Amino acid sequence: MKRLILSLTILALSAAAQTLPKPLPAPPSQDAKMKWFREAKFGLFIHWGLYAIPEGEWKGQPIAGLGEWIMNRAKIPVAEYELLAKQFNPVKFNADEWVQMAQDAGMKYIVITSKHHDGFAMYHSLVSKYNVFDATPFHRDPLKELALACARRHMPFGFYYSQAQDWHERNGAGNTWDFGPDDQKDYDQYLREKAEPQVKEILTNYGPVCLIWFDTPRMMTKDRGSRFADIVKALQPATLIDGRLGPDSPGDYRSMGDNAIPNQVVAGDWEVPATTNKTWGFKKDDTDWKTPEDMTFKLVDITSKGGNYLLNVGPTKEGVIPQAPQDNLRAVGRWLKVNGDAIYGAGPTPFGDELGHPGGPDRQDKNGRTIPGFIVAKDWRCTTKPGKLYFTIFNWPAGAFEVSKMKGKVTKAYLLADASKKPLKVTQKGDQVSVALPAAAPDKIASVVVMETAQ
Ligand code: FHN
Repeated sequence: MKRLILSLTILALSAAAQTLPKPLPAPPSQDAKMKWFREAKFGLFIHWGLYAIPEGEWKGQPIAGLGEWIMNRAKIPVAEYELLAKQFNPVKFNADEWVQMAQDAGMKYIVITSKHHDGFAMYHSLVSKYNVFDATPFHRDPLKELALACARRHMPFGFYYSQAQDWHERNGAGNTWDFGPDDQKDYDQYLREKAEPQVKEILTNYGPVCLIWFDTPRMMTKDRGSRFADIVKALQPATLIDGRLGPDSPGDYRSMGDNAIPNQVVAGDWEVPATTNKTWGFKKDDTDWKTPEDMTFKLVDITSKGGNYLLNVGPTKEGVIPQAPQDNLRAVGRWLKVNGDAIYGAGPTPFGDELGHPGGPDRQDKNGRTIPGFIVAKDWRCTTKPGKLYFTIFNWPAGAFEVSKMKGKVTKAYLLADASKKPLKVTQKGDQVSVALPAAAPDKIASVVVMETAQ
């Protein structure tokens, strides 16, 4: 009997693993819709597509710029680029390993390119044969496998979809080398016949989609944006829309520029998409990996300003996430295991002076706008939860940690790394607080002092 029950349980579990849950119902309010995102703070972005095959090199020449832009940068004709599909066979791809890596890194959502600007669908699309299932020897749907792996592990799963640029299509934006200037294209024909139906597919066949990450909204008018937003609302009302659908389509949260961390606290919901090296799609000669220290600092910094950090990896043509970012992200995950209370669900700093001050050289952004110089201070950051202040200290001071402009009374202080919450000595004079610290920081990356407060 026991045996039978055990076999039935295993059967039920494996059946559950093979089916996707149903999309979530409409959330009762915008706050309810944003809840998981505000809690999550840290997500994994994955840029994976045919561009992983050339690895940043075309006909023996290194091509400058982002790996996933190689078709555009090298002005590769569609007829030539398409041939890459015949070589795409990432036999080392293992969806569970990718999701496990994200979990080890302490990441709380995953967003993957379902179609990037090259127009190639990385899922089994019935709208266009130019997709990973029909056009490659791989003949699998890696996004279905990932959706299932995420469902098994309760990991929110979302899609990047390049709604405007599609270099494979005569009427998509961006491919001027095969198809001529964008302003002479029948852009709505492309939107209606490819982009909109594909967005319907990814919202229909992959279970609950936590968010859709639209990008580079060229030629997106209010009406065009609304058409996508309406599709999302009709098919999965709980799915968030990022901030890059269109200039007149605000989405559910703001997307900052790539790797662009604001200098100050920003109100509302927002996210910084960022790279772990300098490219999004894999490039064999880009090994300029961000260190665990740097990524941890940025995660805490962004959280203390009110945002989320969506950090990218670019898997190889074999389907493997490069080892260096895996190792570095897992180190961030180890830090989060001890110090995650300071991040997940935490709000921004009530202080602000610790973030830095104006100064240093001005710089130009990619649109030629002048960005005034700002000197980022890196000693500590503060994140908050009701009745608690989390001070993540990167530069461990000798003797005591001092804060001014404290509102309310500090009733207790302890190290987050100390499970026993042994109180640290607190001295408060008005809004000046001093907390006695042990000589050595508990963590070499950063250590968190929690202060409990009463008004
Ligand atoms: O052009 C894309 C780029 O390839 C990449 O996908 C990034 C991610 O934020 N978005 C665009 C540039 O901002």
